[in-house]
Amino acid sequence: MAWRARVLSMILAMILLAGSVADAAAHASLVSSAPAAGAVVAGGEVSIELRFDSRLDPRFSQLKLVREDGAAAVLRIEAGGPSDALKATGTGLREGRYRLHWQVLGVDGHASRGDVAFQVGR
Ligand SMILES: [Cu+2]
Repeated sequence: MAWRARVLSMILAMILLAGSVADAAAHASLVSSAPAAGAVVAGGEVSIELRFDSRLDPRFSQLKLVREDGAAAVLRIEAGGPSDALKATGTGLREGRYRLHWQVLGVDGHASRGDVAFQVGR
């Protein structure tokens, strides 16, 4: 019967929708960062730590520091840290605006990315 098929496909659509909403919530998202977004920090050497709300696969996670003139450097992620965090050190940072671009793979197998803007000042 046609109505029965319609009801079944509606139920199926609702299940799929509920599944994708739950899945979206499971992607690793940024909880806190050092430097904090908008922070002004002293230059030279800057300790970087990003915390996420889920465990990450560090093999497929990347931190990139982009200077305002567009120059970018991939940071070496420190090994042995907590599984929900990425740590690195920016060195030789002179004054100016920076964008810390992060790209991570959560343990659910999905990638997410974002940026933290901060400034190196006096
Ligand atoms: Cu996910």
